[in-house]
Amino acid sequence: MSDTTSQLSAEVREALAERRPVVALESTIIAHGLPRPRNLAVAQELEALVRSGGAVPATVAVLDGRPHVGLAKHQLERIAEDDSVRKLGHRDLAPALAAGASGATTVSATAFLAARAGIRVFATGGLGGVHRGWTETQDESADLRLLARTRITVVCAGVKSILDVPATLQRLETLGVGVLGYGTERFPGFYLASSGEPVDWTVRTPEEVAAVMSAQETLGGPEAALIVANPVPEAEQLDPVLHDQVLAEALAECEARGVAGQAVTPFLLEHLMRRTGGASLEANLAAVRGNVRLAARIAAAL
Ligand code: PSU
Ligand code: MN
Repeated sequence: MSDTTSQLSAEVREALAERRPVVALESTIIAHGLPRPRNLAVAQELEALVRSGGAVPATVAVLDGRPHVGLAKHQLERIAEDDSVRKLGHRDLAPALAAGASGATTVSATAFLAARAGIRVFATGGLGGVHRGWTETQDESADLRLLARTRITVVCAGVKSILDVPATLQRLETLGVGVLGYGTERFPGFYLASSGEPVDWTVRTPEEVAAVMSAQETLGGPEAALIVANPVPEAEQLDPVLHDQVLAEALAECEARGVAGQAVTPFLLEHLMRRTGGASLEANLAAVRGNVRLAARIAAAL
C-alpha cells in the first residue's frame, strides 16, 4: 500500500522498502503519559532499545497537520516538550490534519498510521480498554475497535490496570482480536505481572509470534490485530497491595472531580505516580522497555 499522506522518515522508508525490521512506537505515552523532563529521555531510550534489537524505530505523531512515521530528533523533542501537543485518537486524525494541528497519537491512531505505512509490529505500555463504571459512562477506549480492524501486532503489558480488565478481555473476544500470553498463562496487569485473568494461548519465542502472524495472513478474513501480552518482570512490578490501595483512591478522586473523556487515563496514571512515590512510573517504564525489546525481536523474526 502506498501512503502519500504520511511523512515517512528516510530511515523508515528505506527499511520498509528493503523489508528490514521496523517497530512503531506511540507518542501519547510520551506527551501525556509520562512526566517531564523524563518523558524525552524515555522517548530517546525506547528508540535506542529498538535499534539495539536490530530494528528501526518509527515513532508516530502528527506535526502541523501532517502524520509522521519516524521522527527526527527535534520532532521528538517537540512532542515531549510542547504544551500545545494534543492527544489524538484515530477519530481525531482528520480534524487535526484539516486544522494543521499537532498531536501525539494514542494506540488507536498509531496502529492505524503504522499499518497504513506497512509496519507490522508496534510496541506500547498498556492498551486502553473498558473503564470501570462502564455501565454509567460507556467509556471504552477507541483502541479496541480500531484493533479489531487493523492488521498489526501490538506488544503490550496487557491493558492498563485502571480499567475493568475482565470486561476488556471480553470485548477483545467479541471483537475477534487475538491475544497471546508471552511466556505466561495469565493476562498481564500492566503495573503488575499478572491481572489474574487467564489467556487461552501462550507463546514463548518471537518465532512463535511470527508464526501466528503468518497464519493470520494465510487465513485472510477480517484484518484484526494480534495482541502479544508481555508481563513486566515480577521483580520490577508495583507492589500489588500498594497498587490496589492507591488505585481505589485514584478512581474515587477521578469521579469526585468529574474528570471525563480523554482526560481520564492521564489523570489516573498521574495520580498513581504521585501516590506511589514514583513506583508506578518505574513499573510502567519497566513494562514498556520489555515490550519494546520484544517487539524488535518479533520484527526481526518475521
Ligand atoms: N500506555 C502507557 N501509557 C499511556 C498509554 C499507553 O503506558 O499513556 C496511552 C495510549 O496512547 C493509549 C491511551 O492508547 O493511553 C488510552 O487512552 P484512552 O483511555 O483515552 O483511550
Ligand atoms: Mn476513554
